[in-house]
Amino acid sequence: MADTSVHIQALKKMLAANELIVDEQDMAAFCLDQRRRYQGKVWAVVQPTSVASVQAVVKYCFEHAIPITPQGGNTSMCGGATPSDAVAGLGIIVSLSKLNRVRGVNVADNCITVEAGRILQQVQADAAAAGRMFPLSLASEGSCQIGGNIACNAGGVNVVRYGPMRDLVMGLEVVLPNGDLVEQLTPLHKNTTGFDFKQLLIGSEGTLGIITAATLKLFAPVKTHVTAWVGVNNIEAAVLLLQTMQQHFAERLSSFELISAFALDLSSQLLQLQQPLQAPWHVLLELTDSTDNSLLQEQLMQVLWDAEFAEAVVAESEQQREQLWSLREHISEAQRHLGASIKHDIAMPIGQVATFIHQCEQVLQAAYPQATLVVFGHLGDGSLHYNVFMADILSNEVYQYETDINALVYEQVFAVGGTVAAEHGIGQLKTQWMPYMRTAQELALMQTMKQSLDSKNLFNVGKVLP
Ligand code: FAD
Ligand code: 2HG
Ligand code: ZN
Repeated sequence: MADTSVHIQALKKMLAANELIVDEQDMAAFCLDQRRRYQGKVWAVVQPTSVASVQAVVKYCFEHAIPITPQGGNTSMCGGATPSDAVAGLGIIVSLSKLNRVRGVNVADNCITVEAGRILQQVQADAAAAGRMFPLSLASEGSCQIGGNIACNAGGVNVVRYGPMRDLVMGLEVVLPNGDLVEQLTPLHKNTTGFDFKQLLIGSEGTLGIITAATLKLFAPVKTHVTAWVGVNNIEAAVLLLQTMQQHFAERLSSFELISAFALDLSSQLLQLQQPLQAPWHVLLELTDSTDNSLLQEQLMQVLWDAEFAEAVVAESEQQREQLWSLREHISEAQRHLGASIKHDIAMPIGQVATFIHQCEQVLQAAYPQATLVVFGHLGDGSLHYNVFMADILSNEVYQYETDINALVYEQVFAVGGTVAAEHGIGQLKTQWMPYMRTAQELALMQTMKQSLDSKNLFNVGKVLP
């Protein structure tokens, strides 16, 4: 590794002691992703406590051509927050964890301004304390950060009603790769003054700058939840159920999650919880209302009955509701006990999900009879987690099959007009698939934007762009 002692001395001068980590052991957790798949190497981790510190560090790195990996809660599923081999230990991580204050709540405009390192669950609580609701909800909400959610355009379980992060951001504050600050933390609901810079940053996965703060939309708090677990025989029935729910309950349908019987086996075993019912496929759906609506549960039961969805459990208490959600939210953790998997975070038109599941399973089983599938996801917005495990292979050796299996799975995804990255992003896992998803013109345009904002190519090198 190049001699970095001069840079370390320079960073020590511009930062407080609690903003700089250079000890190998202390840096280790920042360099390893949560799947334990990507191991990066850096010579410093910076944890700025102010925007001024972020700017000072980024300016210094720009002058000295030092690569930067922005990092939030480090929960990325695709190695997005771990320095790639392309920077070969030459760069630093800028972790936003200590830039985590609430800047203010604006009740009149229904928005909150928070710094990027604030944990999602805290923002949900901040909104609740102000008598409002922030709807983004993911199983990693206890550790992921708002900046990371924005950088990945996170989705989760409430997209069917509230949209992904892209729909929830009103304004951003960003430190550009040359250290300049772009401030646009606006509560304006309308503002058609030229290009919408924030939308470019949302989903840019740390390749165009560091998000330091955001103004986020808030909503009326939910007063009524009705949560049901419905067993269905096949995907076609699940899609029909979705249509039935949308027809009867419109925007009150907040979540519509699909879970395979095997995925449920895994989470119920992990949690030692009884399964709500037995079926080949399961749907966890939730209706919400911002008024006290004592009729909603009965209406749901009637609609399920009329549409002949007889296999159903409707939560009778908050505790039961939490148990149903827990079974869903622990699938990701539970499947780790099967070993490493080849993950596919895909989305497709909802009307094509059944075709995809049938065809992909056939193709995979023919080529790899030992493959085990863990399938679940956010059917309400057409996204699926389609994870492939290989029986008897409990370690990273499974990745030797990844290129072949990805080719098989993604061919089926493309055949139904789908995408290889629904909500987790591209990171360093899926860069080679970008040319299959975006035209040459689009990729060239992305390179032009990257070049104009990050002229020295220092930000999250080896991510997103092929
Ligand atoms: P990190 O992992 O730290 O970073 C992610 C990317 O954002 C990296 O490219 C990084 O460089 C960049 N970045 C981070 N902070 C900033 C910043 N301030 N400025 C610029 N760039 C930045 N995702 C979903 O969408 N839906 C789910 O339902 C979901 N469920 C999950 C469940 C589990 C158990 C786990 C482990 C993950 C899940 N994820 C899900 C994936 C992940 O949690 C999300 O992508 C999350 O939004 C990442 O946030 P983070 O703060 O951890 O970001
Ligand atoms: C979820 O919806 C996450 O639980 C995790 O997006 C998906 O583990 C996965 O593949
Ligand atoms: Zn998900």
